[in-house]
Amino acid sequence: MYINSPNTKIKDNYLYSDYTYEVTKALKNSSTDQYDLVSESKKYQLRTDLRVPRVGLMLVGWGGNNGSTLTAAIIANKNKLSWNTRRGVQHANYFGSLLLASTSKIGVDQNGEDVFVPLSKLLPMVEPNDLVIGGWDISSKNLAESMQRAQVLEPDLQRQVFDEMAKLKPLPSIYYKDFIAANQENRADNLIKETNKKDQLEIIREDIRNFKKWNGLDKVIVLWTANTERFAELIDGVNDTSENLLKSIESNHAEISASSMFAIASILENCPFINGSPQNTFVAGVLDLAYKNSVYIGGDDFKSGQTKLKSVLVDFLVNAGIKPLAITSYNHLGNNDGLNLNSPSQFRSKEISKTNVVDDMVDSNPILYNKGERPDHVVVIKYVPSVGDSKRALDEYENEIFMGGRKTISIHNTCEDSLLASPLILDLAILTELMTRIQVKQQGQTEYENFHPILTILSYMLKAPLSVGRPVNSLFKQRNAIENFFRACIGLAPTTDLIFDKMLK
Ligand code: NAI
Ligand code: DG6
Repeated sequence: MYINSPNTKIKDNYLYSDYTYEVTKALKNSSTDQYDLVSESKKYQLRTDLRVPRVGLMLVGWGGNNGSTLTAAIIANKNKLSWNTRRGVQHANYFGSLLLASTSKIGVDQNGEDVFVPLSKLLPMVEPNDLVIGGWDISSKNLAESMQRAQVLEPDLQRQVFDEMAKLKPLPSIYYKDFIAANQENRADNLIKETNKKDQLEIIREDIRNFKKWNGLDKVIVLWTANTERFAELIDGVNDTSENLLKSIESNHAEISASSMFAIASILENCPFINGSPQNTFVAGVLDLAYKNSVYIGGDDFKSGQTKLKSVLVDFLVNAGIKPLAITSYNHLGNNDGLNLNSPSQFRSKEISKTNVVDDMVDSNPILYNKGERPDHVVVIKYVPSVGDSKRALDEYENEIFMGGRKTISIHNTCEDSLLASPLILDLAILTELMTRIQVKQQGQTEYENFHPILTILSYMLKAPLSVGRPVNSLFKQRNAIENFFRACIGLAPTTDLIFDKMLK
């Protein structure tokens, strides 16, 4: 272990920590119209398996911009590559990864100076360079060709990783035309031959088992980074329970999406599944299956650029007592994601996930907003081929300030979309794997248990967090949840920014 914490004990490869969860209940007293505050504390013991396993990450949509960029980046990091750019020599890194490139304050040194360590060093986690990457794509291109098609990485880097990437070829996948845009059809030349869903499910499950066996892996995580699908219809008797869902697969029902098929296969193989796109992969039947099999799931839709900033800016505004009246978000991009989103029903999935992201912040401030009131929120996405992966996100925030004044903030954000999304895939995989090694026991219980199958803790990386209870979208709250959970596992109290010592005489 990197950290030696006095409040923990290590025994037989497990790290044990005692944790007290403190909650203040604020109960409205109807007769006095006051809040009665009641402190509640529950005692838990957390147990972390310190043995880091050999982990495989199977990407659905491996040959896409995210999949090929991430794979090349891992090869570059593993081989400590450097490459020439017009700005000089660039070295491989994991910038943009919360776990790998950000730090956490763990205390103060002898001189009272803050001490920071990488978040990834608070607990033993899988090294990104040790992840074994594989997966499926409906496009038959090998990963070197996919990387070239993506036009994301510098040519000198592409040249150096080309041969290794060329050896990697996605497994054939399932293609349900009706779920992704019609403009994707000419990519679909790498398909599982079987046409009924029952057989297709078996093949995907077998792919996962083989990948695990052939690579000598202890665990596999499956992550959807394939095209955004339209929403699946929610139909009673079809996808509402796990039993009905499995029956619908048997009867080859048309309304079971490809992403749900991959989620079901992963859950049945006892592998965590994460959805990086906005569609409703997790219909009620899939959620039910995850509960019944006690397999971790997480989603939806990577929170990479525009939304990440939105979940900071609106938090700041609302907490500063400033009222956002209108948020107008334009995007234009020219990669294959943009082409797919050019189609109305796929755009609709993205529109939903991009617009629901400020609700919790708005609802937290009844001084600014009446119950149920929302700022105007418009999201536009346009396909402009010539900008490629370099997405432009233009946002205007119209806000009401003191005495009816207005404050307009305008933001222009340009960058390679896939270079923002790829590190998030690593964070999602590494954090999910870690969660499979941590168990909890409430005081008085005898057995340790897994956590809830929905990994709410992944919210930081996701635009429309699949959550237990109401989603939290505020980025810093999401970050605090991760940091404080890690601290709990190593026997530390939650972070506090109360500068109490500096307030004393
Ligand atoms: P992409 O279009 O370059 O890659 C998607 C890949 O999925 C393609 O290679 C396609 O052939 C493949 N595919 C489609 N259906 C498939 C299926 N049924 N089975 C296997 N493969 C299939 O897209 P990109 O840029 O890599 O993004 C991937 C997903 O992540 C999209 O849904 C996008 O909306 C989402 N996303 C991307 C973000 C980013 O910043 N790049 C951020 C947030 C979400
Ligand atoms: C158009 O916005 C394309 C989308 O796929 C986004 O690039 C992606 O969802 C990232 O969105 P955001 O809001 O996190 O930057």
